Amino acid sequence: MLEQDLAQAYPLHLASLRQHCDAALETVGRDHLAVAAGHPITRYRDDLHYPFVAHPSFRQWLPLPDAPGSWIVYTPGHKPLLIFLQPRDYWHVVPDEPDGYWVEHFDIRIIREADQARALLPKDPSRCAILGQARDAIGDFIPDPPQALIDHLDYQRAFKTDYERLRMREASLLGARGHRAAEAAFRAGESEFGIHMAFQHAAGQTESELPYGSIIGLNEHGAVLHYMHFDRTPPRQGHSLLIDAGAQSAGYASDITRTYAAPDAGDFQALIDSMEQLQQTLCGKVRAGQDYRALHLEAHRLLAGVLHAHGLVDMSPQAMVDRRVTSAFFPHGLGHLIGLQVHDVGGFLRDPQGGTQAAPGDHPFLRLTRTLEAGMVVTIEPGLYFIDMLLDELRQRPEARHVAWERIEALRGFGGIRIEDDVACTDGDPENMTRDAFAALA
Ligand SMILES: [Mn+2]
Repeated sequence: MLEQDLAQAYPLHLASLRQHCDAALETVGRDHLAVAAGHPITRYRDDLHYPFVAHPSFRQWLPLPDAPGSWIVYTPGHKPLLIFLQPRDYWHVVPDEPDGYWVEHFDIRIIREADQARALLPKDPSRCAILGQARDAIGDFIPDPPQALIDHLDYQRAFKTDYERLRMREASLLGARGHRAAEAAFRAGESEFGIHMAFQHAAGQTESELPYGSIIGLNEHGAVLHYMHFDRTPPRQGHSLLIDAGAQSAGYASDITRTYAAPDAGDFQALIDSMEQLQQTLCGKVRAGQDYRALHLEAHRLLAGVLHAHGLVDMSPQAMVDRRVTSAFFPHGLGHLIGLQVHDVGGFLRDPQGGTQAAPGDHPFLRLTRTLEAGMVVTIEPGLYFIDMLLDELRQRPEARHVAWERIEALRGFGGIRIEDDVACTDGDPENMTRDAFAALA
């Protein structure tokens, strides 16, 4: 079923990608685009490699995330060439013969050694733009690709084709499966490590296949934004779980965060419920014409309302935002573009020519400043955390007298809350890929 849909959507995806590459090459006056999949990187003084992931620009052409040493060569007006490295090797599993709905769209040449690619690449490097880490394979043949070409392609990458949205729905489905299992493991009293294993098992992906390292924090660990440690033993009591974990489909990512509380976590559960409502309000605003910077600021205003309603800060919501009180509880951006990379490229680009727009001055961590348009997929991930360092700073400020410190003290052990969905902007209502995926499992 999915395979059939992919086969149907792929030709248009390829046509759209070719169009963008035609325009980008014309901008910089080059005749060919060569995209390296890349090579496994060796550990220092070791014969072991770090996990290999093909360069995102390569994965955009083909559903081959595991094809080290391979290349795409594209010349406008011609069928793209796939230089496919299939070594003779009895140590490793070598890549299969190319197979599937995409094969007919490529002129495929198989090579047995990585450096054989050089003979098949365009003869005159000065007429060629090359993407990807290629020096390892073909030496100093390679000039750096012009920035104008990168900007053009990065800008366009924000707009997903139907094929890409199918991939991302699949990634969301796998991620949602993992999350269901993770929640069950939390309820059963598992350790962070146990929850991690439950997620991976249900998502069906190895750790190096995941689009990013999972964040799985029990209790106060939920307050560490990039908590990547996995306690092997469960805490005496699991009060809360913050899990930020996604899956991938042929290199397209999902990025999903959920926060759960134990049944006796009354006040904290009420906060989760309010954040859930706030997050859904923001997801509903993923519409064409919406300035994402304004949406980030709207998240702060809504969060101020939550802090006020729950008796945590006694200030007017607007004053709370203006005096940067909300930033002490929500110190990261509302979200980012997502696709071939979890934090996808081009978040600051105003136009395909490389013009940028910065994040608002008080909000330097916001990674997306574009105005939303149909075709973009973004995350919406507001948070509310009890982070010692930021609370200590707030305690030193005049606004501290409006903060209910004893209430905060009682909540500190729960860590924090983040709820994150991947939402596609359309011509009409937003498509919440994450909610749809969870609903499909029900
Ligand atoms: Mn995210």
